Amino acid sequence: MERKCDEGVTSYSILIVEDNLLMRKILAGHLRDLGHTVVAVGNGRQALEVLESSHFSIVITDLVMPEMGGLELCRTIRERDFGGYTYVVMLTAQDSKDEMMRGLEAGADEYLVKPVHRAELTMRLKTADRILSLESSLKKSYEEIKALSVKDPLTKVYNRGYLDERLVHEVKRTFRFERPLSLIMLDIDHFKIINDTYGHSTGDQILKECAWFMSNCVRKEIDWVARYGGEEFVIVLPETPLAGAMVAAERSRAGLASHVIDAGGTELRITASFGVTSFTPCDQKEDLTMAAALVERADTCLYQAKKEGRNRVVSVQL
Ligand code: GH3
Ligand code: MG
Ligand code: MG
Ligand code: MG
Repeated sequence: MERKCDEGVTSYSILIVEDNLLMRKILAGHLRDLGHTVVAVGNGRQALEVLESSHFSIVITDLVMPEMGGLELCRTIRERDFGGYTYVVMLTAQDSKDEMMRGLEAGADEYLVKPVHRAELTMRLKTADRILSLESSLKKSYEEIKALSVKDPLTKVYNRGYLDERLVHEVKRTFRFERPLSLIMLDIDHFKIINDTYGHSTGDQILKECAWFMSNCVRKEIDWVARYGGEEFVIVLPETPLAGAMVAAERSRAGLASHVIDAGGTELRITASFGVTSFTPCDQKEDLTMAAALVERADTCLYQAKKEGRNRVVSVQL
């Protein structure tokens, strides 16, 4: 999709659906000359088979064909998701307003009168390119917005909303596969003093560093970190029993305590207190309140760790 043709149009994968062999060859020749990649089949049923396995941004289809005609093909493309928008051009007989109307009604984006005029084909593909480029940039923006909406803007780890939603999914998985699930909650010790002594922007920098540090202390692609509140973070460890989560928490605690943070020329050290809890279902009915129970229990352990003197890990099995 990145390559540009001579006409300044993106090079697309185009599927031709036409039962007339000569027509198919001429059209494929024109499209290849314009720099596109072409696959040609003889009817709608064959087209659907090809669309199942490969993505085509543009389909140019005849209307009347054996087994499955262009109208049914077009309606099926609109009903199903073939991985991104498919721009459909319907081939119609000369002077047939009726065919053109039926094609557009079935969901075609554009029509092209047979025999296909080369210059007209080039113009139709420019229109297709405009629509497909627009669709692709909208999709990209949507994905960027979606990715941003689950992250905490300051620390770039997941936000509280995402934690609440995803934890329920993790609990569902835990019940389905009867696998353990652990949760660590940590809170930076005496953070208020850091803010009061060095200012809020240094405080912010420390929060970022702490989030980054925690993300690097856990298994990539499996465990995940979320900002629970001001200077509190949650680490979710799927497929992990309590003993494993305690090792991870202790490693994070010790690592953070010995990590030197460069806060604009000032070298700072911080510590945090950790609460760890774990849950493994056995022959139990699915209970989604377990998500909130895990957070609550980790919070209770964290409170205990603070009470016992901070910079330590306290755990409990649920
Ligand atoms: P403890 O060891 O008991 O946890 O003491 P603490 O001082 O860390 O706890 P406390 O809850 O009293 O203070 C938390 C502080 O975190 C107060 C609040 O201003 C600060 N804080 C919360 N969110 C942010 C933030 O986004 N940026 C900065 N710089 N500070 C924040
Ligand atoms: Mg035909
Ligand atoms: Mg604190
Ligand atoms: Mg706190």
